[in-house]
Amino acid sequence: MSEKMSAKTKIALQVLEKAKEEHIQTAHGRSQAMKPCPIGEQGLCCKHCYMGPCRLAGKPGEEKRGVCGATKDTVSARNFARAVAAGCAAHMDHARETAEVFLATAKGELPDYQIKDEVKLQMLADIYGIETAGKDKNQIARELGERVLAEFGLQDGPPRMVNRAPQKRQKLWQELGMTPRGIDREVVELMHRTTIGTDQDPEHLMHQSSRTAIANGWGGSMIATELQDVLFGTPKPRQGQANLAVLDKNKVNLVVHGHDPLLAEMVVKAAREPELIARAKSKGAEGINIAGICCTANEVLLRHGVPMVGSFSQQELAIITGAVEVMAVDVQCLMPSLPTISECYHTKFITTSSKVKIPGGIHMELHPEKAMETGREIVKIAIDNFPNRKRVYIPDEAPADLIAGFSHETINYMLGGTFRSSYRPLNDNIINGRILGVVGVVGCSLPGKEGQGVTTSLVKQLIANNILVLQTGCAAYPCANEDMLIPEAAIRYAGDGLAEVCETVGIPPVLHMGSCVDNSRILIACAALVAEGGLGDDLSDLPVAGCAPEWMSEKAIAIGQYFVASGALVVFGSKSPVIGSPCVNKLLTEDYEQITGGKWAFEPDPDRMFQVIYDHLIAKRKALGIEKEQERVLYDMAMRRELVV
Ligand code: NFS
Repeated sequence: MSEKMSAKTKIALQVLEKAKEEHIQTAHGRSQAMKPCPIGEQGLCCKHCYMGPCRLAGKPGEEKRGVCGATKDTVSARNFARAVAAGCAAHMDHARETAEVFLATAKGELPDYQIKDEVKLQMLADIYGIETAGKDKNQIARELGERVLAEFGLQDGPPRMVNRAPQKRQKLWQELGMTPRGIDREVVELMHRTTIGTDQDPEHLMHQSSRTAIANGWGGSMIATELQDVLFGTPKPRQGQANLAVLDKNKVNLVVHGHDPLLAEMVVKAAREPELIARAKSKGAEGINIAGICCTANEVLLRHGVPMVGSFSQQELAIITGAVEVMAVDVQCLMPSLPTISECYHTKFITTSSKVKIPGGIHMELHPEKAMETGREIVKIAIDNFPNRKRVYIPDEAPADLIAGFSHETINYMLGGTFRSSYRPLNDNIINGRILGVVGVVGCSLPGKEGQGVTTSLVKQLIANNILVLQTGCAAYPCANEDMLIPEAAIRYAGDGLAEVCETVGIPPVLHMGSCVDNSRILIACAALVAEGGLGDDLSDLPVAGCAPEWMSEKAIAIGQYFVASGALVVFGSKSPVIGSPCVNKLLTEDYEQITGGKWAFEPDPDRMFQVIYDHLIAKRKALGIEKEQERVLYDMAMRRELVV
């Protein structure tokens, strides 16, 4: 399906045209040229030893085994489990680095970072049982940092944040033996169990996948989110802008890209220093424009209003505008093509993490003890590169406006006010049927699907049917381009009930909550809905769901698995990655509901994605005894066209 594209969505296509004219290869073209391996696509290619690779193709039901004897069921379950392990490892390793910087900051070893949010520090100290009376913020942070860092090596946990899940959920995990023991331990065990000749039972493998994913969602990712909030501030709603048109013709453009805000925070600060602004002017620029891509963009957008150039799909296009002086990257979701494309323009491509080098890039490693110095150095390189631009094209269209920064704390405050901050109004409006349910629409963006409106079509149908949408990651970007992240979207797109609530509170019907580690904010929001009362006593009772319409990353699978293990329905916009094994597919999409109350669904079509979610929310409402007949808004093509300017 496709819908009429907004002018803002077309901007990326205009830059793609430039790429074509200049013979620059991009992921958009590569994705169209690539024919996915049909065996791998079904989850039936095994490379866990070197006797193969074994390709377990064959007719459905045909018994086919790898050289070692591995069945289709074992192979597809192991492949899925490995994706969970890899995705979790990425978030957890990010969290560890944050914890190390946090602890060193508390010890006074890193003058460029500070303990900023003392309210959240106190809240975390309470969770970790740290006595705070008579101690200053650095003392408290030091004890907290030591405790958090130790959780990565725990052998018999659970990590403390797991206690934030509803009581009933914690008990279920204990009964199932799914409570994580330590953050690193679970990933290591899952890697062990998926090596040749080890764990071969799909349900047993899925069990450890869940335990690992819980250690990520309620452990690693939550640690990253919360400690970043203490270091850089808990996000509050702020205005921002998105798309390639945020690049400024007259200013030095420096793009930060990746996932970790440790360097980006320094770059943002450095770009505001008068000497560096003066240096930019001396080179003929009007100033310095910092902009972001991927989750680093989300981190600095939520805390500083730094504009977002794009999501995963736009990273190459940013350079192809010819207007980016420096692209400075940290970790994850960095296309290997970036240095090659940079060479075709004047862009300096800089890697900054000790964990990432990309052939062709300039490596300037961030050492936290002199973080600001590195930040300044990078800004200087960008400034000095300004006069070297060639073949610049920034579309004239105005960027999309948006509001971002809906942390759990902000939602709590906005709904209940300073003195009585609470989720009560949200629970009441779910119970009285003004809001049907809450759905997280998160995850990646797919090159080649630009402008097809998969994510936006789903989100429009959700909000038109009075379903509040929470967003993180790259999925927020196409919605921003369709003006869904502004309060006016309530009048334009939302059903009457949701619109009324949004107008009363002054929020958009689509709330941008942050980066992908910030999916932990959605877990906390769900736990708050349970704690507020009236909607059952576990996450699996809530009329909620998660969806990643354009997912592509192992991290997305890791996130999906922690929501499933927490009791939610998770819908991914693709064919099932385990479709080659009907047994594993049934385990994930049906049987798992009997185990954790959550399950997977795989559905490439946005209309059917919507239907699966809608039916699920209605079923949950019925089970809670709060079903009220609502007339469903069905979207035909004419209505879709009308929605888009
Ligand atoms: Ni998530 Fe964020 Fe984007 Fe996908 Fe990549 S940036 S961590 S993986 S592509 S949302």
